[in-house]
Order: sequence, then C-alpha cells, then structure tokens
Amino acid sequence: MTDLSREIVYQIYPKSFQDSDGDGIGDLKGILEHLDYLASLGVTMLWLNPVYPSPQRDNGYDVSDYCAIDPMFGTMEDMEKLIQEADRRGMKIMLDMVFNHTSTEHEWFKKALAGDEHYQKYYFFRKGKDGLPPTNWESKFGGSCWKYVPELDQYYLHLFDETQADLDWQNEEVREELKKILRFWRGKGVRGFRFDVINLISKDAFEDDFEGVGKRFYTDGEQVDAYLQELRADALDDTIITVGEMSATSIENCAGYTNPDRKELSMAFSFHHLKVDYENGDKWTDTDFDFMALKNLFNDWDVKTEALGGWNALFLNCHDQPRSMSRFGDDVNYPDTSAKMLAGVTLTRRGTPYIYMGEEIGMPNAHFESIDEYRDVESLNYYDILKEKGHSEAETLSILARKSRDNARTPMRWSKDGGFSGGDAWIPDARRALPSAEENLQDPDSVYHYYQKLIELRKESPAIQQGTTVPILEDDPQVYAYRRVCPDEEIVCLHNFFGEEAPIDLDLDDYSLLLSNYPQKNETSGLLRPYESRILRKSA
Ligand code: TEU
Repeated sequence: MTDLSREIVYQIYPKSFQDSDGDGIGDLKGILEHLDYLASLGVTMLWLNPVYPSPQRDNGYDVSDYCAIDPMFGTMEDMEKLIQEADRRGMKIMLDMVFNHTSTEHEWFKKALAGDEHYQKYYFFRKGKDGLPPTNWESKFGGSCWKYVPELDQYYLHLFDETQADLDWQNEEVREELKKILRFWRGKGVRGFRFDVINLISKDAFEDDFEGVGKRFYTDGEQVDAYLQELRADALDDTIITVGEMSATSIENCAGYTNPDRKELSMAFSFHHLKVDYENGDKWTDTDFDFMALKNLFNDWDVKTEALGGWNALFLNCHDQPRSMSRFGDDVNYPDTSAKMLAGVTLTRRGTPYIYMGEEIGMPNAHFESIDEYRDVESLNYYDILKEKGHSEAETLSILARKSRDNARTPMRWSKDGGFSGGDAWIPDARRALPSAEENLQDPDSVYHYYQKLIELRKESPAIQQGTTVPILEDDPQVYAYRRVCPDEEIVCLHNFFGEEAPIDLDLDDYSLLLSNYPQKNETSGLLRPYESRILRKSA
C-alpha cells in the first residue's frame, strides 16, 4: 500500500515542457533532460498529460490510440527510458487516461461511422426528435453536445468537442478494452493513472434538461462506483496510485470515490475552489476572486473529506486553469512573495499536493493581447460565443486573458532567453517575463528553493502529512489559517491572501517559526505583511 500522504506529484504538460528536436513542440526526450531538476525539487511522481496519437484538436485529450506514443512526442522507447530513468531517481510515472471519450479518429469510432453496429454500441448513437438533437444538453466547450451524422441519420454524444465522442461504459466490451489499456501501461512500469472526467462515465437517462445544461443527467451517475470498483479489481491494485478528475461533484461523492474501504480511487481532483472568480456560475467573466468563498471551500473540503475517510488531490494549478499566482496572488507587485504564499497553501494541507509545471518558478498568466496568440479549442470557441453575446473585442480579450486555459500552456521558461525550443514554439511565450528556472536555481531565496524547503518540511512532518485539520481565524477577511494536529506534533499555518498587512489575533508564544516567505523573520509580530505566509510548530 502506498502512503499517499508522502507523495508529491509534479504535472508536466509535455507539449510545453521542453522541445529536444527544434520542431516547436515539447517531447519525451525533453522531459528526460530535466529529470535531475525534478528530482532535486523533491517530487515523487510525474504526471504526464496525454502523449498518445491524437489529432490534437483538444491537445491530446482526443486520443486515437491509447497504447502508442504520438511521433511528435517521441517513441515507445523514449517512454520506456523515461520510466526507467525517473525510477532511478525515485520518481514514478503517472499517465493520463482519457476514458470518457475517444477521438473520432480512433479506429472504434471510424468503424462505427462506417456502419459497424458492434462499434456503434461503443458510443452513444441516438435518433433525433422532430429534427432536433436527442436532448437539449450543452457541450462543455459550447454548443450542442450532439453531432448529427447524415449517413446514419443519427446523432452521437460528445460532452466535449465534437471530435471527442463519449464512450458507453454500460457496454461490458468497452470496459474490457479499457482494462486492457491499463494492463498494457502497467506492463511498461507505469505506477499511476489520472482518469480524465471520470465521474461523467455513467449515463443512461437521456432527457431534456429544463433547469440547466444537462449536467445533472450525467454527473456522478449511479454506476460510477461500480465501474471504478471493477477497473480497480480487474486491472489495478494497491501499488498503483490513481486520481480521478471530478467535474461539478460534491464532497460526499469525492470522499466516497476515495475512501480506501470502497476500493475505487486513491484520490480526487475537484474544482469548486477554482470557481470563486466565476460570476453566477459563469466562467467567462472578468471577475475578481471571492476570498471568503475560497477559504470556506478549503476548510469545508479538508474537514469533511477527513471526517468521511476520503483523500483529496491538492492543487491550485493545472493545464486547464489560469496561473494561481496571477489569479489569487499579485504578479506585478508581489510575484515572488505571493507565489510562495500559494505554495504554502498547496503543500501544507491534508491530501496529496500537485505542482504544475512552472508553478515552482512562479510563472504568471500568458497576458496575451490578441486572439492570434490563443491555441485552445475552448478559448477559440468562447471568443466567438462572447462576441456573439455582444461583448466588444476588448472585453472579450480581457475575459480570455483572465480565464483561458492557454494561460497555463505557455512554454516552460528554462532560461532568460526562454530555452524551451530551438525552433518556433507552437504557442507564444507568456508576455510577462519573470525569473526563469535557471535564475531560480541560482538564487537561494527563489520560489523554486521555497518549494524545495516546503517539500522537505512536508516529508519530515507527521502533522502536515497526516494531521487533523482544524480551521482557525475563520471570519478573518484576509487570512486563511489552520492547525494541523497529530499526537506528536502541532503545526499552525497562516497565509495572508492580500497586498495589505493583516493583524492576527492569536497567541503564538508557544510556537516557533519553521518557514516563512519573507527573508526578514518577524515571528512574534501579530501582523502579517503583504502575502506573508508563516508555518509554525508548537514547542514540545
Ligand atoms: O477537463 C475537464 C473539464 O471539464 C475542465 O477542466 C474543462 O477544461 C474546463 O472546465 C472548461 O471550462 C479534462 C481535461 O483536463 C481537459 O484538458 C480536457 O479538455 C477535457 O477533460 C476533455 O477531455
């Protein structure tokens, strides 16, 4: 049994990490070049976004062959070498399994389209109603989630892009195919799997939604638990770490999916805390984040998940989200300090922390200024949708600059002059240049070295790993604070989320400072400086 509290996962977006052959696209050989950098950060597992053959309509989340490597990323030999070399340095590899849907270029779908009924049953082909799609549900990327196929006079379901056709998990053969894929990669030495939108796999009621866009008919469906238990029993075991990406879920469901007694998943990603800058549930707005909502979500999820015996994946960044430092910190006035404060949040909570490529050097949003700089299918779709809704060009670009997924997908900044590729990168660099990895490594007080210290601290602190979370200063409008308590140790974490000083009314006389993001310590002061973060331990 792996101890999830000791794992620290680093997410690599292969397309933007390191290009080794000058074609402008990152690749597996590029990752190999940086294994020492990753090992010295202290992470234990590397999660790679999809590197399988794909038309790249959704950057690899449209998979056309699950058991091969897309030539643009390298070869199977490169992957085998990566697994071995990572292992030599104490790091495991986690692969992304996109099992809710396949690319329409997958051979199963191509056969289905050609009329093969056996393969049509792998997907959801349905008749329309009075010239309309089978239901009124919307795709997550905009528009209807049904695509009409004139040759078959039927529609197929795609909750995401129209080139991502949903698989029908009710079909036992589909589940057997997916298990084969898991066994294949386990045979190669892969030790972890991230399951894309895995709480959307159980769908049976196809009814119009008159209250929303269809989500309630396919989210956390009845069979999700049974399907996960089956995958786990037939194709996985205790040595494999799994994380499920959960769309629009609840604490109760996530705790259920991850409670070890249920034998489903090791942990889950949820996204409520990354919706605190949505306006009335709408992502595509230019809105500041609501700090109290964020802090209440952290407290709620941490306390209730623990009470229900579940385990969370902790993260503020990933390839689908704007950069946390630009979003919850200040990338102009306090880039370094706010990046470190947010690092403290991710690395001291109860759960397994995930660090997203570039977060450890304080990378900011892309700050793109023209639609030509964007690549992401969702961003490009919403550019049109927002303009159709009446937003001006300037408003639309300002919303995209805040919310686009491309904010996280700009090339990793290895050196002052970029260092990602010898050719033209597939996506432009972030317009705001902050210290590169090289500069971070040279400066003992850099964001990178702060992550390293936090990881070391986490690895030696039983309370940070396993302690109970006790929220404190719950009504404070500026400070997120909690105790982590276990029989042998008590830790207090204080994080000021604002650029103004924050008085704190706590008696910390019995505590000593373990780590802070300011070079001049003021551990006894009852005032937190802008974006100050302090981690303290109660004296024995
Ligand atoms: O994302 C699932 C998902 O619904 C969101 O993260 C989505 O990108 C966002 O909410 C849109 O506003 C996963 C992958 O992480 C993402 O990259 C894929 O595009 C998506 O599934 C489809 O496979």
